[in-house]
Amino acid sequence: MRLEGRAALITGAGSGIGRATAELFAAEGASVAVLDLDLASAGMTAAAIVDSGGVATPITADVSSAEDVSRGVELATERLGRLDIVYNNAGVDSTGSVANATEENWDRCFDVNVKGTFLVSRAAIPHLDASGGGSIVNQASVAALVGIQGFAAYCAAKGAVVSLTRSMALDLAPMGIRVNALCPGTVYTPLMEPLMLERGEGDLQLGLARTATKYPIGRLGEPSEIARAALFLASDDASFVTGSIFTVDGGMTAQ
Ligand code: 1HS
Repeated sequence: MRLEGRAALITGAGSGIGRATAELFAAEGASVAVLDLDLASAGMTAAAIVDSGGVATPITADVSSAEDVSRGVELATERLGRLDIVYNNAGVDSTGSVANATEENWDRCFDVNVKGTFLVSRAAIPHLDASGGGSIVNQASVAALVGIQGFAAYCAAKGAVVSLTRSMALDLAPMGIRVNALCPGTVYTPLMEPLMLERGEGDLQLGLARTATKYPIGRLGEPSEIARAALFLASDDASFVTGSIFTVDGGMTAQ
C-alpha cells in the first residue's frame, strides 16, 4: 500500500500504460482521477478500479486545451479531496520523417506530448503544493534518447519532455514536488499500431516481430512493467529522486 491516502491524476488512462498504472496505483491505496480524451474509455478504467474495491473517477479532457485541463484538474482535485501525484502519460505518435511528416501531425504531436505536459503540470502545481508537495511523472520515451526512423516528430517531442522534466525538477524542488521522466521502450498499445503497421509493411505481427529484434531482452514491454516503474517514481521509495530520466526499455538504449 505504497500510495495509501494519496490522490493521483493520470492522463491518457483510458487504455494501455495509463490504464495499467491507474489500476496499480489504486491497488496500492491511491484514489485515482482517470483522465482521457475518450470518456467511455476513462469510465471503463474507473469501473474496473471500483469493481476491485478501489476509488476512481473518470474525467474527459483534451490535455492540449488549457480550458479542458483547468476544468479537469479542478474537478479531479474536488472529487478526490486533494492531489499528490500527476502522471503525464497522455500522448500521440506521429509517423513520418521530416521529409514527409505533415504540419498537422507535427503540431498535434507537440500539442499533446509537450504542451499537454506543461498545461497539466501548471494546473496541478497549486494543488500539489497545498498537499505539502508530491510527485510528477512525465511520460517520455526511448525515442527521446535515440533516433528512430520514420518517427521524427515523436522523437523531437519526447526529447522536449526530457528537457522540460529537468527544468521542472529544479523549479519545483523548493515546493517539495519531485519531477521525473519515464522512458519506456515499445509496449504494444493502441498508440503504437501505426508505427507497427508501417514497420511491418501492413503486417502488424511482422512489425511487432521486427521491433522486438531491437530489444536485447528479446521482447517488447508490458504495460504493467511500465506501471511498476511509475509507481516507484510516484511513491516515497523515490524520495531522493528528482530530475531523473528513467529508462524502462529492455536494454534498447544500452546498445
Ligand atoms: C512508444 C514508445 O515511446 C517507444 S518509441 C518506439 C521505439 S521502437 O519501436 O523503435 O523500438
